[in-house]
Amino acid sequence: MSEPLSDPIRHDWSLPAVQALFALPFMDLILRAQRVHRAHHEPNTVQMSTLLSIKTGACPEDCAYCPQSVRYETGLAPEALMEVAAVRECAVRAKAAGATRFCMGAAYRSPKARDLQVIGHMIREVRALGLESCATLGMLTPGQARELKAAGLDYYNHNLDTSSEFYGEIISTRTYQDRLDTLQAVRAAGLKVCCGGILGMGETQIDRAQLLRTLANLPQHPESVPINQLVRVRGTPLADAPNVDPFDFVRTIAVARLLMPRAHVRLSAGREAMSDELQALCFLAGANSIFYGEKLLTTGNPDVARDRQLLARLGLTAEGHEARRAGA
Ligand code: SAM
Ligand code: DTB
Ligand code: SF4
Repeated sequence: MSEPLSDPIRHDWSLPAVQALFALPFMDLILRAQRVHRAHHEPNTVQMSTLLSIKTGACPEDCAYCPQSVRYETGLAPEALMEVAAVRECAVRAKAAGATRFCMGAAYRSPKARDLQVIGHMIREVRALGLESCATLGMLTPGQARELKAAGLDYYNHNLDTSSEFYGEIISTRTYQDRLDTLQAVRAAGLKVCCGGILGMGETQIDRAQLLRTLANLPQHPESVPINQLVRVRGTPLADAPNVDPFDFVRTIAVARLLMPRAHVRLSAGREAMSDELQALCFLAGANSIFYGEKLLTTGNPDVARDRQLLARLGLTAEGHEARRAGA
């Protein structure tokens, strides 16, 4: 799609410029985001990714939002790395339900060599089904990123989660720079980048602006930008974090759309707690991707029937299934 002169792809956003977008009257911001959205994407189309936790819990990291950290009593039963055949079966079901991408998540600080070999087999099976593959396995060395690329991996998910300033309040076991280094390794290996953050951890709007600014000022924009609303899990330090103002959530989606016009912006975790109307506003603001299927990694997500109904009520079509809808 053509690139209008009014919204070139930029990598030099200043904090005041991003804050000025957040400060726009809501209607003006949404209209601008919708215009940019339509200049770069098929309108009325949503990309659908299904998640699977291939290795669950007992993670040594201390991410304050996460039910899988070994440090918090969340009642989650840890599970070892799944068998390749079992992962394939889940991918078959995800494809039959209408997903086009299958994302495998593992509760690692970073994967071990033996794990990566097995995960390589999983990636091959997923791709053989005609699905795009995505993995999120923690920090990677440049060599590990190349190994995943060689196995056929399409996307790597690694979130910055929040601003560099607020990051230390949420995670102490790794640094923001560690995250950036992995993103660079992923890019250098030729993988597509899926990178976003979480809202609702007690961050300010400046933190949200800084997160989006950091993403937009990367040498290349991520192809996929997941915007998660914190799923508050009992036992984690953020179990009682304050609600996010829904309009601020929508504003963040809109600013992500304006800063990264070509990216797929994913309305990610937290949809189970959102009304259909709020989700519709997020799509209007430029979200064009969702996690699809009853479960995220360890927590709930709207079921397939509810999502199908929502898309149908809004006249939205699953990306990759447009021809089917048109009767072709
Ligand atoms: N262990 C790997 C890592 O952290 O990079 C991969 C899996 S980790 C669960 C993937 C992402 O899920 C995190 O970066 C975070 O953004 C998101 N996440 C985890 N727990 C969440 C929660 N309770 N609510 C919203 N997002 C969450
Ligand atoms: C992302 O940004 N969100 C997903 C995915 N990437 C890996 C994970 C959400 C996890 C929500 C909490 C859970 O289900 O454990
Ligand atoms: Fe571990 Fe990832 Fe959860 Fe952090 S977000 S505790 S690294 S599984």
